[in-house]
Amino acid sequence: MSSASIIPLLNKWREDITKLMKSSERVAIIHHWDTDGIASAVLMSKLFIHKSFSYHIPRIGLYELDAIDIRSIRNYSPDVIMILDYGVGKDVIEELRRELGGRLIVIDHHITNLKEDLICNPVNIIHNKDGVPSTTWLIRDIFRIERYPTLIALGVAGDYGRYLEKSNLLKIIKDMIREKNISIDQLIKASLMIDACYRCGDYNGIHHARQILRKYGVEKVLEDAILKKNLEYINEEIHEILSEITEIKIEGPIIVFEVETNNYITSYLGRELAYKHNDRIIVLINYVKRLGISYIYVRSYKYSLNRALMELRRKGLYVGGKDNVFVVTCKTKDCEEEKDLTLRVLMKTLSGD
Ligand SMILES: [Mn+2]
Repeated sequence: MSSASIIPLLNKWREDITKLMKSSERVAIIHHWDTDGIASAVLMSKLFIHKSFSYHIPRIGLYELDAIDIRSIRNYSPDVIMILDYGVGKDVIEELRRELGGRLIVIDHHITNLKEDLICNPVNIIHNKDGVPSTTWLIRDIFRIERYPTLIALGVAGDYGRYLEKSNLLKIIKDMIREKNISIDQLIKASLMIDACYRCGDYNGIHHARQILRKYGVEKVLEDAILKKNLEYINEEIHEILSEITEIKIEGPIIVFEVETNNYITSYLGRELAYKHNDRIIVLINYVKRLGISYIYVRSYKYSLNRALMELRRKGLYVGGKDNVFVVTCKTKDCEEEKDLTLRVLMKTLSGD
């Protein structure tokens, strides 16, 4: 991402955030429930070590105002609110501002429609094929951090999964974790242990993971009994599903799967399927019983999905994502209409119309 044109932007964000933080004491952080979101929250708290922080996790699986516990944030009476890696759009940010007033900082690498001061998201401004690998990476670039390399690398491992081993970032990440004597496998394992918490709906586990990471670092995450147990539990279902899942349809480069799961393992399954079918676009329709939500997960390591994402958003679907992955959320079990529309739009945007 270090293309020259973005440097003035990063500088401005750094100056603006630093200035705002100088006049703030209490900071409420709303962070994504996944590894990158957690690592980003830890990173920001370390950068501004003398401030007071409270941490808020949105309702797992949802990206909307209702997912955010406004009351608990208001009770904390923060001087500034930071939203990290959460991928929400303009309407949510505006509603949040209306509800809570005050000052808002957003740092994110998801594709959103946000463009204004203190919305630090280069993805919306500069369209780079490789995007920004993680929010921790973006924080590193904004604040020119040379410390906390393992924490920054963890965010990338969280968002890449084992695809990291094939990515062109591998060498850089390896260098970053060398000083702590951690291997790539261990880094990925740590991110899976942390992500197991949101996958099984363990909010306390998410807070716990963040505290371990903040106090002791990645090494202790790997040894943590609660996180180990969560990962074991999640792995059981993952292995069961992956051993029996078969496609329900193949259309051009698109391959479609459909499955019901107890846990929110959509992104893991989707990544595995995309990894296995890496010359295609995989579409995974996953009803998650725990959440009562159906997801249409689309990922490709070959095709850019940006246009399809934008088009589906324009057509009113609830879509979040990045260049090589997006997810349509359906708050009901049935998602036939959304499924048909997604497949149609994918075919259309691929054919280049
Ligand atoms: Mn992320």
